[in-house]
Amino acid sequence: MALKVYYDLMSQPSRAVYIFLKMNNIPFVPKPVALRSGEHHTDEFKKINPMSLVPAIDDDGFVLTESVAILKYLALKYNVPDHWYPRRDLQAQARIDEYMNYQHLNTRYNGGMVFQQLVIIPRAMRAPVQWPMVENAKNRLETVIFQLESYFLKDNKPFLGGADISIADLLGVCELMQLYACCEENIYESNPVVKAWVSRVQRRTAPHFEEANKIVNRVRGVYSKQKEAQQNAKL
Ligand SMILES: N[C@@H](CCC(=O)N[C@@H](CS)C(=O)NCC(=O)O)C(=O)O
Repeated sequence: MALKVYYDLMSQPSRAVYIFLKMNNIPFVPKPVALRSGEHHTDEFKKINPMSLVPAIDDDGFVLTESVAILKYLALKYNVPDHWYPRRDLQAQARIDEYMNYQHLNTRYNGGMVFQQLVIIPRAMRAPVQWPMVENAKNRLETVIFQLESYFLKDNKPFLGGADISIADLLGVCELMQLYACCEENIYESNPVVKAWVSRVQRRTAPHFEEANKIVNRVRGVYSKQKEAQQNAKL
């Protein structure tokens, strides 16, 4: 039976899984779950993930949630090129795990907070933006960008794990790209090392990166119109 993948390309970890599958020609049955229509809260999807989150996979009855676990499982199961998640070089593997453990409470937590506050909360909940929360998350993201440059990408490392791309790069860049939806200038753009890394990952994963990220550009358009309308209403 085929691998089924539950995802919404609006979701950063879903995009990382999707790009990985496409890059490695892994056949799968797409099972899109539209978050904006609440499809993740249906009884049908809760049978797959009772926590109502995407991404998730069903590999012939083996159901797995959590993007990091999914990416590691797929990399090992499908025997993809070793640079994605090295099997034998334990230190190279640990370097990739290191970023993936870091990212949940740093890149993702703070980037997700900015996106939630600026895009999701005003639209879905019709609640006002909590600007102090946005400012705090943006400040913490500045620290994340500094740590990406000074620790994870130090010594001119082209990718987070070293010489070639890994699942950690997909997760990291997908989180940062989400901010395009709601920030005129993305927070990493003033940092040349991080900016060059993001472009490198985009080039290395073309054309799948662009395809998966089209939705972010669409949300950017909607968000900027919404912001313009709010500003005009204030005049
Ligand atoms: N730690 C999980 C996070 C999954 C997650 O938060 N997914 C979000 C989309 S990015 C979601 O499904 N949100 C639905 C909701 O919060 O209602 C992972 O890495 O897979």
